[in-house]
Amino acid sequence: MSLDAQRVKKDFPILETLAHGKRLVYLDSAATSQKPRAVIDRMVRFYEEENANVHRGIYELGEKATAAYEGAREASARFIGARSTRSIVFTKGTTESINLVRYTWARANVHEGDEVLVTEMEHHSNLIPWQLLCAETGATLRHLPIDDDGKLRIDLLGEYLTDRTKLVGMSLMSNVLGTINPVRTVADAAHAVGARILVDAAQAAPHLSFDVNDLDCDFLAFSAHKMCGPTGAGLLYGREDLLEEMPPFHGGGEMIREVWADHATWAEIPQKFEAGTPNIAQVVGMGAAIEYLEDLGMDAVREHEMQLTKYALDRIFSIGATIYGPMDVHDRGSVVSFNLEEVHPHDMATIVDQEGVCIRAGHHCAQPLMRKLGVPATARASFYIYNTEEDVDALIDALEKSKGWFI
Ligand code: C6P
Repeated sequence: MSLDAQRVKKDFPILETLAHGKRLVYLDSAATSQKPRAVIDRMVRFYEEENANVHRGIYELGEKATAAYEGAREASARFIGARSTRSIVFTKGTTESINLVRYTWARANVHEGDEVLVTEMEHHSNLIPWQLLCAETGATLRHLPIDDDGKLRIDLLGEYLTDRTKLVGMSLMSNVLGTINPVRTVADAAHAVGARILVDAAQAAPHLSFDVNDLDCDFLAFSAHKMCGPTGAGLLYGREDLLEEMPPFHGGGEMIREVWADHATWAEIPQKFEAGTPNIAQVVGMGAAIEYLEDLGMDAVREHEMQLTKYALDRIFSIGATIYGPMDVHDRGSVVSFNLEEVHPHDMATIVDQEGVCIRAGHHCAQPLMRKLGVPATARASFYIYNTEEDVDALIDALEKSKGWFI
């Protein structure tokens, strides 16, 4: 079934508000998406009818809260094709998930003389943790280059993956270029040299249907807030055998089996990695967001975004903008980064804001990629299920105005 974005738009109360007295045109979903009524209502219902701590209360209300929380784990596992809920660790988002792997698996498995491979298009969240790890361990960080179209140089994999590589960290979809990366190809090559692969799916999970078994990844991370869910919730998928052998991340309540004065043993996975009271309502909201997306159908989401992105690329190109990343919508998602020669991206964002249009400008937490592109910053419009061609037209009209300011 195809997606009716005009109808979807009505599910998002914030899209009925105004910005500077104009219709709100929200084109910054890659930073964070808006939330549908179903997710907002689910969180309100949790607080009004089910709120208690989880995995603790031996009373009906506590059981309701635990069922809601664990229901979100089932939805999450289903969404990414994980075979067991034991593989799903709730975190507060992608950044925390990646740091979890850094502090647990990576500290135990990456040593002096080893290598960690990332790509030139990584968000700082999937770069800085590995810089810190390498500084701490004496391992070497390497970067798989991209080509002029913003695609990975897969032809160079053989050169960059060696028997010293212990971990590959790569995004499934770039938050700047929109590039969709061939994770399975890299996973096969990584496994062939005995390395593990961690996938940053922060930009992919809201837009693409994928299965962790098809990707054959060892770890995968994403955040709820970019996919119709609340802030403060996200997950780490980990292969069960890896999670089992990993030391805990945070110490505290709920992650233990038995505690003595001077030592302790750990709970089963995934609880071993969920110390303290989790962000319960947020996780429940994440479950509702997943159900909302499942109802729309991820194939319909992708089809809608491919059509809209094609329209947006054509229109943004037609006003003389430089666009970064692949131009074929089969190779990319719905983030479009661009520059207009005569206008600074920050000025662009400020001026289009006057017309009610929200876009992001800056380095998008990908400074090394900006250097590679030879620019300090770009403007970025990112489209989602509630955006229409009318929204793209509003962006173009507003951008035309911004050009006028500087000519
Ligand atoms: N990118 C953007 O505007 P957190 O903040 O932990 O939810 O997600 C971090 C993150 C990790 N990887 C990728 C590919 C991302 O795009 C992001 C978040 C936002 O592009 C905010 S900087």
